[in-house]
Amino acid sequence: MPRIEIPGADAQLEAALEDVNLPTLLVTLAHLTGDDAWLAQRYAPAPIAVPEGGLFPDNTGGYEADVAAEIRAAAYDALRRLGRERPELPPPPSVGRMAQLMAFSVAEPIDEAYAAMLMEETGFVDRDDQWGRQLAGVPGAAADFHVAIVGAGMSGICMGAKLKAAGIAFTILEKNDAVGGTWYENAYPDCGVDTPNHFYSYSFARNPDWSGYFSKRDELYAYFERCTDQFGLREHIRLQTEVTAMAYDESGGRWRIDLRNVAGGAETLAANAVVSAVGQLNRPAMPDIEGIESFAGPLFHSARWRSDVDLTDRKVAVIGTGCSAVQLLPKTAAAAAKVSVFQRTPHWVSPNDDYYRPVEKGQIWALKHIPRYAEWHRARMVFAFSDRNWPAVTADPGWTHPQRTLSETNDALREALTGYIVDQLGERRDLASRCTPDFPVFGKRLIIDNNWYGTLARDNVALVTDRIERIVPDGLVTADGALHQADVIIAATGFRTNQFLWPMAVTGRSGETLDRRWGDSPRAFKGTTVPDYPNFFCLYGPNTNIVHGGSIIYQVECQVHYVMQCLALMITEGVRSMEVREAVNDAYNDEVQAISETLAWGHPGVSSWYKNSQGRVVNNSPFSLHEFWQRLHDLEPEHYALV
Ligand code: N01
Repeated sequence: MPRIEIPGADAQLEAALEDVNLPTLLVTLAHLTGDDAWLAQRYAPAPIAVPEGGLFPDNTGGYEADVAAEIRAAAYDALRRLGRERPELPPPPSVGRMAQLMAFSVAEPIDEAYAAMLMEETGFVDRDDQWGRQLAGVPGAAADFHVAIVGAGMSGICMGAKLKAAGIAFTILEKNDAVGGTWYENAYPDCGVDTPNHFYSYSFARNPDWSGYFSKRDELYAYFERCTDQFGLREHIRLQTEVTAMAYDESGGRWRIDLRNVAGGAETLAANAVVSAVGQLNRPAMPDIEGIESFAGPLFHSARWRSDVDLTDRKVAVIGTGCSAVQLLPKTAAAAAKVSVFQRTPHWVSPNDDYYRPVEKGQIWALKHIPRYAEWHRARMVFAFSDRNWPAVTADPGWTHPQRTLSETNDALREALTGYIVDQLGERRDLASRCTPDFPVFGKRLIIDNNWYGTLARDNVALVTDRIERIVPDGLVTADGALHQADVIIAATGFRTNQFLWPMAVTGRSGETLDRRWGDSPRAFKGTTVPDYPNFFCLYGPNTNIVHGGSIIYQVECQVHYVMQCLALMITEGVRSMEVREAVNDAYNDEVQAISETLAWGHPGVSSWYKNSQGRVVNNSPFSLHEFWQRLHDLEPEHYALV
């Protein structure tokens, strides 16, 4: 084990201790010193509390000033002593110790099954060891194996990083001229993340330098660019290379991949396995409104932002009130002469005091220089922002108001958020009822408030709730016959989310294409594998999206871990074709649907991109994050036909 080093001047450490998260500091010190005096009752933090009206927890520990000062002074002495004496860095905690220290840090019981997940999320346990050892046991077995990854966004980079570490050959095919996927394509004003970055980042590539707790697009995009270099992926990526079709060749046990290359020419590749990393929010959905092509001014989708279109003093129409619209509206309204916001359905919007909070200098210093602090910090973030909302999304079968909410907890949230709308809109009582959703909270992704209501109440903003009937050269005409004049139209209308992999033609073993097999009702085993499509893996596939909290990177890391086990099995056992059994897939999806119907997003009053035309939930995971991790943790080869 290396020795503990605490760099920096005394004043630097002293200043950093003013900014750190104290419960995290205490468990870090207990870990470093092995001394449970750091866990004294006097230092026990307050539980992570959710403030009234919001869902984003207060994460500070809630200490009285004298206790906080005492902790800082004792921590200063202990860290300086450790820095002088330079003992060996203690090994990672046991799972029991992890559970004990986390329970102290968050002031809630933590069982060992949950702690086991946190061990991997912090890197205390190397989750790659599971398949790494298997591959190492058969040296050279991967020599002739090649994987094609479609997409160089967050999922493709994750998959590439693991294949590189495993020494398995791969090529990443990316239609854009840069990596980053959604964080490259979405560049509208104020585009950013709604999960704290210390969780919304790879578990194996923590970044101590996030400038904000919820960073904006440019910083996220730069992070994925950096990861691409850090993991040595550039040489494997072919940019401006779009996959048009793929077909499985049973005789050779390989996929044939047709693509349009950077020169615009047609080309074919072969691969033993294909990993689709195209995401769920990749292909913009333009609204199907009569006369849309007749509009005289610029009309563009939020994910195809036109930075060349100056909105200053223009009349702007924004269609949609989802996450993208909410984020882009305040800056748009500040520039434009007038904005008309076309709302089909109001969404729930939650306050979050930390949304624009910069990460304190001392916090960044501690993440970089206090050994093990970054691991314990991530564990706390994962705990605070993942499954804490799960009880609020599950239906209570005995609940007496099932039309509007799911349970007493869900109802209390509705009350709180409804009160928030009224508070925010103040004198604009006319807007409050039009902004209040009639579906349960968490029926759709809860949107973080960035002054949405304050912006709707501006003099130059009009909320339009009449249906858009048609678009004409100078604006939009609503069902009441009114013409809403516009120089520019922004369609913040979401993505083609039920058509996974569209427009690629993916042909399986029996000659059927995936879009034909699925229609708008995709089903995959664990969101990852599909009968009749051997050696084919979807990341962020059907029923893997999360609504109640957490980070989609977490979900994808669970899937990549599962796919790596499949590939390790194929390579080390000489498996040519690995195909999930139809009955296994059916049973899994029956369970997924049965659970989905009891969750907020399966509520009959919710109409959203999560459901298909028959109301079946096709995008969201029916599991808590912890359960998803458990279900994908260990490959059971008997689920597959192996040839
Ligand atoms: O898209 P959406 P989004 N006429 O589909 C409306 C993630 N994300 O880009 O609600 C009129 O949610 C539609 O109306 P309705 C996040 O997972 C995250 O905003 O269907 N209106 C809706 O209001 C999110 O869920 C972040 O009735 C039409 C809006 O357009 C997902 O991406 C930021 C219409 C579309 O909302 C998608 O979000 C951005 C029509 N013809 C995105 N068609 C953060 O992390 C659609 N609408 C913060």
